[in-house]
Amino acid sequence: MRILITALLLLLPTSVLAHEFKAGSLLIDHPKIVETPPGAKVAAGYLTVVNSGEGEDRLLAIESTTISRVEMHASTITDGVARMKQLESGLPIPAGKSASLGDEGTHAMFMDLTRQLKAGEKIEAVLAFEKAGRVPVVFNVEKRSAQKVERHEHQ
Ligand SMILES: [Cu+2]
Repeated sequence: MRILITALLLLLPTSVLAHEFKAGSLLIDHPKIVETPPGAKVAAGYLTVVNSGEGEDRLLAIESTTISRVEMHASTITDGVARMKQLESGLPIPAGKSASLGDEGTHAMFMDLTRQLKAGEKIEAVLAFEKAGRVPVVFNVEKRSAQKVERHEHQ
């Protein structure tokens, strides 16, 4: 028992810092939401899922108790205009690979915001996977990074 407790104590600081979540052979790395300007109705979120298993899985939906509507979007730029559409069949997580909301214009979209989301906040959510099932995670709200400019046009 003492060995177990020591091991847990050793593990704890690392897992808190790394901000990641495990579900079976899936590892969900650093879910984050970009801080919103005052009055914004939507916020973009990002995460990476690493699949160390031998079967494909799929992120089907994101739910949050504090934000009523969360969608998964892909944005494309056609004739200089950014448009977004829902990822109708979710985000595939190939076996032995990783996939990110953040790759190729994809993102989680937290909609119908009733207040500003500020850096340092933590938003609880549940990721619904086809095989791994429902996985509770926490999205950290972070400042918009200087290098990565997200452009959003919602109609
Ligand atoms: Cu969007």
